[in-house]
Amino acid sequence: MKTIDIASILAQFEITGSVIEVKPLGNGLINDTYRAVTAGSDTPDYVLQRINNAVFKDVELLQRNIEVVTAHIRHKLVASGADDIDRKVLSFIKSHDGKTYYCDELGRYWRVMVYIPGSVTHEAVTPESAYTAGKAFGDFERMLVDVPVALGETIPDFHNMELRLRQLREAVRGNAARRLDEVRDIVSELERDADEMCQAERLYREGRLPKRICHCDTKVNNMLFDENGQVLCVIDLDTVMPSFVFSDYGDFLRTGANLTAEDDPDLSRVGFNQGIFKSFTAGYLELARSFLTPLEISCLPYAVALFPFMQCARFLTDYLNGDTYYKIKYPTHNLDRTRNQLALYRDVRRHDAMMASYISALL
Ligand code: GN1
Ligand code: MG
Repeated sequence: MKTIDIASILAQFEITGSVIEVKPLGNGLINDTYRAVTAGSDTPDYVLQRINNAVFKDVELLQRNIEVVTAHIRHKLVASGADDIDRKVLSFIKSHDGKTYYCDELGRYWRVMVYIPGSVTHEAVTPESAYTAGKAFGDFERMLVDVPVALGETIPDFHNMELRLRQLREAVRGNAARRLDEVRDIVSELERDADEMCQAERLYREGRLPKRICHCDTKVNNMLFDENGQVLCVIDLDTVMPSFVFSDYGDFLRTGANLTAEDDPDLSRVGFNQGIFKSFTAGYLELARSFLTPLEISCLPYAVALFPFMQCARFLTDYLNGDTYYKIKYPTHNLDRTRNQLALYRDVRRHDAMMASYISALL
């Protein structure tokens, strides 16, 4: 994207200051993100994002969710007397038509946020930062238990394992990229545990499991930390929607407790980091035990396994379909991601008993 285009997009928003530099920001696999640096220190920098509307088909609903959630969190922070609130919740800049997004003449959707000064993202956590992250996500869900309006699903059935398996089976049948032969063993391994991994949907149908407002993309790099390693806030709010709490708890550990990156092709480096599991779980339950049901708590070890399993199925589906969903850097990128997540899933399953006993000891 040329700087000149970016400047004309930014001009559609009520920003102050003059932009002197635009640079790519972050490692998201879905949206495109830029940081717009402004001259001088009395105007903020901005984050400009192109919302991927092939993935998020209803941008208006998505932005309405985000507006409701950020206003609710801001309100709670004010009520609790928190300091430094502008660094603890995202602020969106309105377009000249008073909306929090802008659709350009090519049909591309954009939004602008204030860049939070002094914030950094990390691709990995330490036991200390995992504990803080656990508290941050527990707090995020806790603050949202009483959101006064119903939020929509920005991607319908986003973390529905039954749907993800149907999509995988369709991709297997279609074999669009002619890659099925090299992944048959992975498909069978996923099929072997498929029923067990769909227990959340069954419990929901039986009326035993609630949906709550969750973040649904709690990757480590979707939170901002300050200079001292404390969590400032949770970002990437496109997927905030009703889901099982397993989404936030399990998806964080999928990246946070993997001993390596989710796309590391060297499987000898993949593994489940028990120390991170323990500190994240301790932080999360400290805040979330006030609202979680006993069934939700007893399913937490299942959640830890579910997310590498689901992500493995999603990466594999995309590989079979010919890489139409996730950004890739080389042709077998989705295959490397698939194998990595499968290796993590296997290692998590070796820790089922440890996880259950650690959680009961905490309570
Ligand atoms: C995507 O946008 P990003 O990179 O934070 C994806 C997540 C996956 C993740 C895998 C909307 O997240 O669900 O877990 O990649 N987001 C969407 O790294 O599909
Ligand atoms: Mg992200």
